[in-house]
Amino acid sequence: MPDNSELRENFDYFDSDNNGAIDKDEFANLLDALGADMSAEEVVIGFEVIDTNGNGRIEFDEFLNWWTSR
Ligand SMILES: [Ca+2]
Ligand SMILES: [Ca+2]
Repeated sequence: MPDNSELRENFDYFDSDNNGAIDKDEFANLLDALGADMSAEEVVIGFEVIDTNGNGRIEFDEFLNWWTSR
């Protein structure tokens, strides 16, 4: 099990409303901060790929799975 504390900090930081999940607006901010050069359309596609249970929010485990599989 890798040390995910830094990733957790980033996740919490970009979870601006502290509801325990990243929504689309928060996700766009996160990608900007990571320096990802993605169009609005790519952001939506990326969001749907990461949101594996399709509930419209990225929970930390979904974020972690995506991050570790990049
Ligand atoms: Ca949130
Ligand atoms: Ca989800």
